[in-house]
Amino acid sequence: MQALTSNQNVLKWINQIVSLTNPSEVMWIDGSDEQLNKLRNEGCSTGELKQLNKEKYPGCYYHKSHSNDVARMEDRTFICSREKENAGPNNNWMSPDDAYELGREIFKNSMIGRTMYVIPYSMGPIGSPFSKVGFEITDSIYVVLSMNIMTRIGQKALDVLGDSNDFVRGVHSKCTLDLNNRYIFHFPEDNTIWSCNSAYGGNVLLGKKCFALRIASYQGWKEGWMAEHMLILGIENPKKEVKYVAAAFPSACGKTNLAMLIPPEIYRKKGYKVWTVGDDIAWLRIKEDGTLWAINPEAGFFGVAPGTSKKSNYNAMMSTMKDTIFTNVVYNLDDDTIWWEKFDDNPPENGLDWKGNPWNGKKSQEKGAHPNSRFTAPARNCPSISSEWESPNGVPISAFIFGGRRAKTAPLVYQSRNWQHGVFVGSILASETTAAATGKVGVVRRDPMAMLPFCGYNMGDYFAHWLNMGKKINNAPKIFHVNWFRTNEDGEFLWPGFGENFRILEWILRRCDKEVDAEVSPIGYLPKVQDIKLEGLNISHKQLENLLTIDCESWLEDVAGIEEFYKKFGSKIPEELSKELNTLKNNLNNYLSSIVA
Ligand code: GTP
Ligand code: SPV
Ligand code: MN
Repeated sequence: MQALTSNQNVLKWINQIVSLTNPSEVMWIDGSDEQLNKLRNEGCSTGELKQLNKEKYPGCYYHKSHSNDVARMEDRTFICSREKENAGPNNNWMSPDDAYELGREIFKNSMIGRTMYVIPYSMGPIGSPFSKVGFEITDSIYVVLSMNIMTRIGQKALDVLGDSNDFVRGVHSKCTLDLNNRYIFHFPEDNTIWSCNSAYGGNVLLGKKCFALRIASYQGWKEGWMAEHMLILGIENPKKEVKYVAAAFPSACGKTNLAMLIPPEIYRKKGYKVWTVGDDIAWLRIKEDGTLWAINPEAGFFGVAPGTSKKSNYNAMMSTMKDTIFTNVVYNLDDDTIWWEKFDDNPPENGLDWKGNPWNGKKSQEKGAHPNSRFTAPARNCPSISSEWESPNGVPISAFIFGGRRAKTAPLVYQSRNWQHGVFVGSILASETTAAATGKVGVVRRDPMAMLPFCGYNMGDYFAHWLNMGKKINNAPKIFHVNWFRTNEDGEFLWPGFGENFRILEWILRRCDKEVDAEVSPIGYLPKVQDIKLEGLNISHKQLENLLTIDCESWLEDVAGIEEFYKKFGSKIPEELSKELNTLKNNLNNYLSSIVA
């Protein structure tokens, strides 16, 4: 097939990969409906895809990945910088020479008898000064169709690239799905990603975590901008003014839900609205006037399915009603639809579970959908999508929010004292692990800025970059921390979460506008109990007080954990953050002795 570009940098690189992988055919993805429809049909004919009920789910497909290939594999993910120190203790490292050599061995002839698809794509709206072009070479139709939803693919990306050499070179092959030879290699200094022996999610949709976070965070460090694991949302007040906030929570900790939330009735009646700009990744730049603006580099949502329902996230459910791919959910054989845990109260009796085995949801004790099963849905489907979501200029950011899953320790919300302290608060983010990555679930780990698995360079340098950016931003966003996941002795959530989180967003905006005072505490500013509106909620002031308490003993345990974490980075930890850690420790000790006295 004829190449779609005459860019010699691109053609030379593609020829190299063709010689290495030896496909039977090369197909350039132009992004046309005609071509994509052909691929959908081919995917259905091989069983890779199943078309869902055309009346209930027009344009939607079901896909199942291999049962050992259902989540990101962090232990198989490498940053291959020339110097080991530049990957940092936050990453697995392999030398570029070793990684390229191993990669070449695995990719050698891996596409024999297969078609190689060449996908040109743009992260960010076409032509926006924020945007960047990448290519993904892949032997998976599922990847092509998913990239079509998640990014802007085809000729338009080639047009903006022109003859430039500034593009990310992504190579993916399913190979044999051999777990022992599964690798996701990143070469930040070469703008290159190599992924082999996986066919699911963040391991293979190379525009997402691999490019838009690991490679882009490195680029941002070098070029003076930021790539963050953040949702972006707009809050419209009754005066129709919209303020934007960006929030970083670790994987499967509530970004998609917060990005699409529907405010409680008392707020809706007054005219408050929430607009979705992005649900997972933000690219942020400082404009000439010094203010900070953000775009969502993606074009779709790769969202966690279980737990998503019309009740918990109506906008996400509506986003999946057409042109969506569902992976590793329950397949309902009776009407060719899908289901997952908490979808509704009516699980199929005649279904297939995520492993493809017969499954009766009315009888089975086992879960039908994999906990990391997902929907891949176009952002344009979302009823709450912001009118600004494709604005080439992005949206101005008023506040940053960090958050994690903490059964104890972290209060419902608190505010940092200033930018430096806010960076510290982000750096000490900790959260219980989830099914989004393989490994144990529910273990507390330190996950600074929710970027531990996604920072493409030494996290000590990343912290310094945050501090430097703060010095350059005029009117820097205020920085907050939230925790929707505090539990009682029985392990039940103390806070209703989801739409009710709007009450906390409102307090955050009022703090940004200096409309409300706060309590000084050892960890930062806490809301005064009367300033969080509880109207229409079945929660007493006493319960809210509980959600806002600071248990100094458990905080001091955290301090010990932070000290240990910081130690791994040695002299790379900026002095400002070590100072903040000392201040936190002193504050907690002083507070403890004042209570005792
Ligand atoms: P990634 O796509 O992996 O980055 O995840 P995410 O951060 O977008 O998380 P998502 O919004 O998909 O939520 C993950 C899980 O947390 C789902 O099962 C949600 O139902 C649940 N969840 C989200 N928000 C809340 C909340 O406010 N309270 C409680 N209790 N659960 C929540
Ligand atoms: C995450 O794990 O944070 C995700 C899903 O958003 S994946 O694309 O697999 O990384
Ligand atoms: Mn994510």
